[in-house]
Amino acid sequence: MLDLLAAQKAAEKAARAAGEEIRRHIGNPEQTLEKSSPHDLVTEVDKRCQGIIESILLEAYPKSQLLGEEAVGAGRDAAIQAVKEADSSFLWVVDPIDGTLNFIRGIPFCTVSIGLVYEGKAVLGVIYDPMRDEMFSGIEGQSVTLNGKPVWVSDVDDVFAAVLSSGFPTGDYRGKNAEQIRRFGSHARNVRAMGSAALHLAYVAAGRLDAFWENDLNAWDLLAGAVLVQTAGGRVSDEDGSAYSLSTRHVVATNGKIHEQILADLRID
Ligand code: 2AM
Ligand code: CA
Repeated sequence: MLDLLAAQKAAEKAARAAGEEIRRHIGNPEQTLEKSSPHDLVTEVDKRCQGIIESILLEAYPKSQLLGEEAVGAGRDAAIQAVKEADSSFLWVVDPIDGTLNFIRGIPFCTVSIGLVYEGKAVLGVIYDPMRDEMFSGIEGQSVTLNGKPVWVSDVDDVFAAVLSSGFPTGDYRGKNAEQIRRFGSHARNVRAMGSAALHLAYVAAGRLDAFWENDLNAWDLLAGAVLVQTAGGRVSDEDGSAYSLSTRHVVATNGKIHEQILADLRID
């Protein structure tokens, strides 16, 4: 039986260590490369942060494995294949910098996202915002804390009063996303897009946002945040309403109360 509290401590330690590197280099990232498209970037710091996280977690848990963005080839197909091939018996799912474009441009919305799948189940999520020193952390079935204090999803029960959030990952889905935002324009309180899926998910878990959706995300953008939202009392699903899994890409995460309304409004046939 895995000691989840100890695993959570190790994940938080790894997230803080990578966060230190992010704080040191934000806005000044050394070399920047394009990955799958001009919208998809990586820096030396992303790779270094993944190395830092990997060495802490694999040293503490030699039998675990790590699925990290920077060890997977560029593009959607490689990401889907990596999830298919991953051994989910004891798997860390890691995005060393979520919000790389923000990191490059010095916009202070980037996070470290570390989730854990144990015996096939998503059990632990840690999302660290190094710029505000905010640690969102949760164990499935227990609680979510923000810097040690318990947090919950909001109780907003109508889209009219809701603050929604979304993101624009790559060229392929921008038209669809624009149409979805247009639909909410007339009735949601407002929409935010901060450029880090993990940050949005952490904010849904903490009740700062009421919902988040995005098209075509990868497993490492979502896993830790999905654990946090579900544990804080919210709901995470695919856009078709099916339950969240490691292979979910079109994600909808809400406080639960407005989930069906959001699913209906997002539907584009
Ligand atoms: P990243 O910064 O780790 O790349 C922004 O809308 C969100 O989309 C971020 O979480 C960002 O993660 C993610 N993202 C950026 N490029 C992507 C891509 N090619 N495929 C999937 N997600 C991507
Ligand atoms: Ca990343």
